[in-house]
Amino acid sequence: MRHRVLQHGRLLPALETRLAAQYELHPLWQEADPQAFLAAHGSGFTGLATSARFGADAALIAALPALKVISSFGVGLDTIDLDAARRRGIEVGYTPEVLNDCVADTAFALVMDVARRISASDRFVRRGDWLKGQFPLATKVSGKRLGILGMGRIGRVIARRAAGFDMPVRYHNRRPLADVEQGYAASLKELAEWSDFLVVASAGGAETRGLVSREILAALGPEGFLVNISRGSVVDQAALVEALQQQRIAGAGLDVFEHEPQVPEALFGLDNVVLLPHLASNTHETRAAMAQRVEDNLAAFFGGRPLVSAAA
Ligand code: 8YV
Repeated sequence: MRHRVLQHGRLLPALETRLAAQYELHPLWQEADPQAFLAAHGSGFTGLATSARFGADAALIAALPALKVISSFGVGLDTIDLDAARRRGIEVGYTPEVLNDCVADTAFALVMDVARRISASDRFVRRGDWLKGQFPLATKVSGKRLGILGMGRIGRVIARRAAGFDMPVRYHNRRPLADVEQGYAASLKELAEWSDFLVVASAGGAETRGLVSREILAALGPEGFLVNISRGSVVDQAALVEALQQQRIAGAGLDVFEHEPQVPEALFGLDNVVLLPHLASNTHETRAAMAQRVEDNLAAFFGGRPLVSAAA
């Protein structure tokens, strides 16, 4: 008998095909009335394949009374109700580590882009403005101070990238980390004051909501740049929009937003912000590795083995 796995939201087509070959996979996203479908058939599924984008909230978990395992495509766990899963003894798999390089690369692409104004200068050339004059000067990156909010797996890779640019690095976390050599800032405000570039690499969710507040942006100041490759929820987005409009910070490089795929239109006309469509892990190589991990976590669970990557 094949295990019944519910699929919440689209996954990579190749992953969908592979899962469908191994399990009785049902795409919930194809149901016209998902609630009615869950009420009628929810008790038939032991597995849930989802992603950091679509997650698994308490209502979905409750609608699947036989659920034993969740396998999520992504490192972020903020859309998964881990407490609800834990209470039911449901195992949760996700895809840490395999995306560290690409997310750190994207953080650095944003650092370079917003400081050196790469995207803005590309628009300048395409508009034909080069024929009329020189592009204005930008800000040097190498040797500048880089602050990291959230020195986790991805934060550490960003710190390694920074070493190649001769950038001193400090970080802020809930507490200092014994195995990290870079300096610890006791508060985010202190880190923001010190930083030329403040890179947000913390997890999303309730604990980090709004950490980068109006006060923190003020501490970063008119010469400081903000880069966010974590979650839009970590930053007070309304305060950020205002700070960019009034040039109270030098600029921002953003891969994530509060209500994706909605991006505040007030940012569209600003050249001091680089806007990416949450693409940090979107490379063929990394997406293939993430898909493999989703598959491996399910296979481990149904094979009676520990998950390859289990959410704590
Ligand atoms: C994904 C991510 O783009 O892994 C994560 O947590 O945010 C990204 O890698 C996306 O969330 C996949 O659904």
